[in-house]
Amino acid sequence: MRLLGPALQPHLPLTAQRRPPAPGGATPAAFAAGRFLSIEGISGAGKTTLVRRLAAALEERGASVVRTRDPGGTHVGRAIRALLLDQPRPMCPEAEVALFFADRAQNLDEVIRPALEAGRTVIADRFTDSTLAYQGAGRGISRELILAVDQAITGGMRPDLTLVLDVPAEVGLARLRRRDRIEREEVHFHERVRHEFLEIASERFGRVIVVDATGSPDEVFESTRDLVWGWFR
Ligand code: Z5A
Repeated sequence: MRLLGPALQPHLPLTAQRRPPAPGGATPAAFAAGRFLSIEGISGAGKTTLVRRLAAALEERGASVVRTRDPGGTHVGRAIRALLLDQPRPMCPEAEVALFFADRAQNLDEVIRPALEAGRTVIADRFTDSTLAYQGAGRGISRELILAVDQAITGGMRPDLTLVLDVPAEVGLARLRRRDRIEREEVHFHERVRHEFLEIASERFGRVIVVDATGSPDEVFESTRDLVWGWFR
């Protein structure tokens, strides 16, 4: 497994203190409270699979974990998700930006902020980096516009740590059993998205770490576990 990250980070994290990863294999006795982790990548990269496994592993070690996803982490969010992904009509890119941030606002208000304030660990299946990658690089919306909306809605909030699961677009798409409205875009769209995630990681040195996700689910989990232990300790 290849880890292509880390380095320095740009945005203010929600939580103030961060520590470097512990040496491999460490099993922390206690976890720092109120940490926010997101898992990113193109469709079929294995995000949901990894979120499930990391959450279970952290819970086994005593962390109180809240899993969420973007879009669709709340009741309102599930309605927004259906509008975004399950209806066949074209949608203009600006409407996509507005709806993804509407979903995120609700998720922050209802799930993420309360959990972090209660000292719990939040693991999110996607967050704002997805909007930069999909609506930015994918749809051609300017980064300035996305960041302006982001500032207004989230205050520029970012996770403490983001893992980008990296696979070629063909590999990710081949793993899907069915495709939603955005997944039905051509392979070049998904390659642009993939490259934007890699670009974000190179800019957001330290917060965003790229993980080779072409291996088996076990290999991907094992290559991220120690990193996450160290981070959340
Ligand atoms: N979107 C957007 O445009 N803008 C935004 O701001 C946000 C999202 C937040 C829904 O996202 C769509 O919304 C998505 C991006 C867009 N559309 N596209 N394209 P989502 O997160 O709900 O869904 P997704 O990421 O597109 O798809 P997914 O199927 O949930 O992918 P995944 O979570 O990365 O993979 P998975 O569910 O863990 O696994 C998929 C299959 O692969 C499954 O059968 C697994 O058993 C298998 N799998 C998983 N890992 C492996 C490995 N390592 N090897 C082999 N097979 C594996």
